Order: sequence, then C-alpha cells, then structure tokens
Amino acid sequence: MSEKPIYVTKPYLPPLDEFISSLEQIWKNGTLTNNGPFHQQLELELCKYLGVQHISLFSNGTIALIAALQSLHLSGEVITTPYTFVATSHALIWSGLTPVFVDIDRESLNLDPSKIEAAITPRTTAILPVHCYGRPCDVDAIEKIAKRNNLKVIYDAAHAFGVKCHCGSVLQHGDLSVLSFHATKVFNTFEGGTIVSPVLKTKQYIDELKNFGFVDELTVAEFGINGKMSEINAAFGLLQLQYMGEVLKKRAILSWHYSEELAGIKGIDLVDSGKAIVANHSSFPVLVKPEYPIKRDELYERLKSKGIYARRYFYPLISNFSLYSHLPSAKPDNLPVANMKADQILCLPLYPGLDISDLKTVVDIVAMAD
Ligand code: T4K
Repeated sequence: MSEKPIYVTKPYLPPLDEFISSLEQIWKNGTLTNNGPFHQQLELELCKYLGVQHISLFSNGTIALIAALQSLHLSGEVITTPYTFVATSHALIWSGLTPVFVDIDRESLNLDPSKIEAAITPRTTAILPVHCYGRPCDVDAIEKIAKRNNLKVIYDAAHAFGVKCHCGSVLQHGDLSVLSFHATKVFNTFEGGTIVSPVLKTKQYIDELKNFGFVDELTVAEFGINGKMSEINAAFGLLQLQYMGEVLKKRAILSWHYSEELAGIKGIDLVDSGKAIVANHSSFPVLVKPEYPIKRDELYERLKSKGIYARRYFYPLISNFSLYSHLPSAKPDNLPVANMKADQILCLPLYPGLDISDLKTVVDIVAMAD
C-alpha cells in the first residue's frame, strides 16, 4: 500500500513566491480581467512557444470548443470520435450540432480517416477529430477528405500542448485547434483553454465571440459568450511556461521508465507517442489485453485498493452514454475498435512530481509482483 494516494495526474506547481509576485503586480495594475497585460503577454508568449500564428485565450477548453464551432457558422452534422472526453461531443450539442461518430484507428486511437467519407451526408459541415493523449491524428488524410468534401476541420487538441508532427506544430492543422489548460493538463492555468487560429481576422472575430459579441463599445454583432481568461489564470500560465522545459523532461523520463519496466509483461500493450516527432507525454495509457491474467477493471480496482488511482480514460465510450446512445452512429456495431479500446485502456499515474519509487510500486502491481 502506497503511503500517500497516487493520482493519475497532479498539476505542476511553480514556486509559490513567484506566483505571489505576479499577484502583487495584478494588485498594482488593478486590472483583473478583460484582456489585461498578463493576458496579452501570455498570448504572445504562447504563440512563440507553440510556433503558431494567433491565439485567443479562454476560461476553459469546453467554452473554447463551443466558440470555435460558432466562429465557423456550422450547422447540421459534425463527424467526430467517440473515444474522447465528453466535452468534445457536448460542445457539439451545446452548438445545436449533431455528432456523427466514426470509429477510431486501432494504432493511432484517433479518428480513422478511411471511415470518414462513408459517414458524410448532405448535412455534414465539419470534422472534429481529437489528438487523443497528444498523439497526432492523420492530419494529411483528414485535410484531403475535408478539401474534397468542402468541410471545415476543428481539432480538439486538448491533450496536444507542444506536440510536433512531421511538419512542425500539430496545432497548425485544420481551420482551428482548441487546447485545454485545465489543472490536469501538461500546461495549466488552473482552468483555461485557447483557440489557435491561422489568420488575424479569425482571431479578432473569436475575441469578439468570447466577449459577448462586442465589436466596440456600442456594437454587439453576435450572440457571444463570456469565455474570457482572468489575469490570475494568465499570470499563472506565464509562470508555468518558464518551467515547461523541466516539466516535459520529467514527463519524458517517467514515460521512458514505465516503457522499460512494463515491456514484456504478457497482456500489457504499451501505447507509444504515435506520429509525434516531439511528444508531450501527457498520459501513460496501456492496453490490458485478454492475455493479461486479470481483467482491466480488476487491475484498476487492485491499484485503487493500494492507493493508486489510475483512470480508464476514455471509458465508458461517449457513444454508450444514454445521452448519445440513441444516435444511429452510436451503435456499437459501427464502432468496434473504439469499443474494444475503451474496454482495455488504463491510464497509469504520470506527472512531473511522481517519484520513481512510486512508479516502481505501480509497475510491481501491474506485473503482479507486489
Ligand atoms: N477535450 C478533451 C479531449 C478533453 O480531455 C477535455 C478535458 C476537454 C476537451 C475540455 O477541456 P476543459 O473544459 O476541461 O478545459 C478531467 C478534466 O477535468 C478535464 O479537463 C479533462 N479533459 C479530462 C480528461 O479529465 P476528471 O473528472 O477526470 O478530473 P478529476 O477531477 O477526477 O482529476 C483527475 C485527477 O487529477 C484526480 O484524481 C486528482 C488530480 N487532480 C485534479 C485536479 C483538478 C489534482 O491533483 N489537482 C487538481 O486540481 O476530468
């Protein structure tokens, strides 16, 4: 039994005294929100760090997804993956759009491009793929399909902070990419999110949408929302950004240790970083296959009984929630790979503050050697 609970993740906390200095500066400035100096600086620094053109900060990733969908004036159906956090499809429902679930690829665990076109109907207006666990989607194949069928592409890049694929930042693909800066993410601002836009005009429009639709003091052009990030969140983000090198290095080292120590355990399949040239090791998912001596849920309970809180992200599959299961595309027959993976996946604890000794405790339990 671990002496202290070990959670699937824990936020990275930069030195408190440095955050207190930022708070003092906010007090001096007297600007608490509405595009204050910390907010403006974080947008600039994130563009540089991530290698993207334009960024609009948001209060969280879900509101950012909803605003991204609104900015593209979508209607009808949007093709998406069921193998993700509920926020992805909830954002579609909040936007009056119908999710159409398409199965995932067994290697990438992301939308399977070869199955997308069969799901397109005259009502389809967009594709909403997810870079699940920060593993890049097949962006080239998706772009070709979108072009051929005149569809927009919004990437849910909630897990993909800092990830690079063959042609640079994975966030440069599609019409828009949306990130989450929730406390459980690689980079966090307590709560927060962002939309990455390729052109300035789009960013400016999105900035209006997140501020109730105000264009200027007297003009409200859209039914916008309040999605603004506060100065406290932005200041925390700026501080966090200074430590990202260290954070990513620790994550990579821990992932390497897990991979070394878990290799060869019968029935445990590792999920590598896929097509990422630069990975962020946002999670450490493993697949618990039928050859493993006990079922995935038994392993989950066994870990829990020893104070280790692994998580079954993403189980249950969204399409199996009663909120979605009535949709024709949600039928398990339509989503065999996603259903299989959701029944096998287990995300093991991974965060910069995880001790190697704790990691070894986790490994011993998985190896049935404890
Ligand atoms: N799209 C995708 C693909 C997403 O994964 C998400 C969010 C979104 C969109 C939406 O973005 P946001 O609107 O959230 O910005 C968590 C997060 O709340 C959620 O942000 C995340 N995905 C999802 C995958 O996981 P829970 O309910 O599993 O989190 P919770 O509270 O159980 O936390 C997990 C563990 O982390 C806890 O056992 C302890 C630890 N923890 C958590 C928090 C919040 C801490 O140590 N400190 C903390 O402050 O949803």
